[in-house]
Amino acid sequence: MRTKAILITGANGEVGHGLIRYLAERGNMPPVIVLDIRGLDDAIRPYVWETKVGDILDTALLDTLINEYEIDTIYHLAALLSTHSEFNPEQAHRVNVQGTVNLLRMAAEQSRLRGQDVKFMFPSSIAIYGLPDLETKAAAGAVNEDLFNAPTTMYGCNKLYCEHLGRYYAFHYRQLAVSDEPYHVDFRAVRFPGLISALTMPTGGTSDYAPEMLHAAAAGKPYACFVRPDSRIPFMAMPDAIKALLTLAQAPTEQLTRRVYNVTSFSPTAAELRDITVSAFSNAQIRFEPHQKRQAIVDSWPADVDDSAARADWGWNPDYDLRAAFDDYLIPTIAERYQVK
Ligand code: AKB
Repeated sequence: MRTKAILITGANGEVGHGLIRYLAERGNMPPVIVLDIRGLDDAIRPYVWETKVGDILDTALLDTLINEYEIDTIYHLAALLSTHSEFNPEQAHRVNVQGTVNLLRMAAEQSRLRGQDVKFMFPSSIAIYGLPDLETKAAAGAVNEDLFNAPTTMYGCNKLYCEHLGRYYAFHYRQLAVSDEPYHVDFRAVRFPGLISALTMPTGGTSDYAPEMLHAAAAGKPYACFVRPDSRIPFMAMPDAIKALLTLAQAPTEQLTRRVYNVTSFSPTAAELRDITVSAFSNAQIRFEPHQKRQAIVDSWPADVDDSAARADWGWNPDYDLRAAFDDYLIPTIAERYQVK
């Protein structure tokens, strides 16, 4: 008998840390196995059943996983983020797209073997949007899922294509195969805004200026923000990102009118993030030194997204608005982490 398990890829990333902690605290869950290109961080290792150190491009490794475990849910979090991907776009394509294809194929094979659905949870991103200029961005306001799907980064292209791949594997996979093999990939995706965690620092994202600013202030270090003060994109506190993933994962299929959903919480300008950070850490040293090319990426992302479909279909509702995110989650947790009095 194979052990029933949940598989998390990219477990060492920010969302992985938050998800593993939450699943452990909630308890009564199938064992969690993780697959990451490097060993699991000490902080979360106690919470997982087994750590597989390996590459999502290693299909032989993925095949051993479904021989060893009966995987019923996959949280595919492994990815190279937007800034990192611009320095090696072809490597980003391999990891972000071929890696996702490998996991989707594995999910399809697992679903055939077990004769039941395999849930495939996929973190997409506001990076799939591409607003052509600031005037259009200002006029567009909160953008719904079907508008401005014209990404300007390799990461955004990867995420948009993987949304389509997820639907293909869920509804059309091997549709012309002679044998009528039953595949049951239950693909579901949320388009995350910028995420802000109190416990971890992001690596290689273009929305990273928000967490970087906050963590630098708490650590008493100066910070040069790489976007203009007026730059506005949607953000979310990490606990709400975990809540969105898990709520969508548990939503009855018949409630879903789509498989890719916007979710968001608040859309501050960089200046508003500076102000709320300085109000919490009075010795914060934050200046603005816009990086023209990273600024152009942020300017192409929407100022806000319309998450009414998620609210209507599966009851999405964030716990933290901007004030609560800072007062109830970020400041107390970060102050403790950096021993700020
Ligand atoms: C990034 O900045 O690349 C990510 C994202 C917005 O998906 N944080």
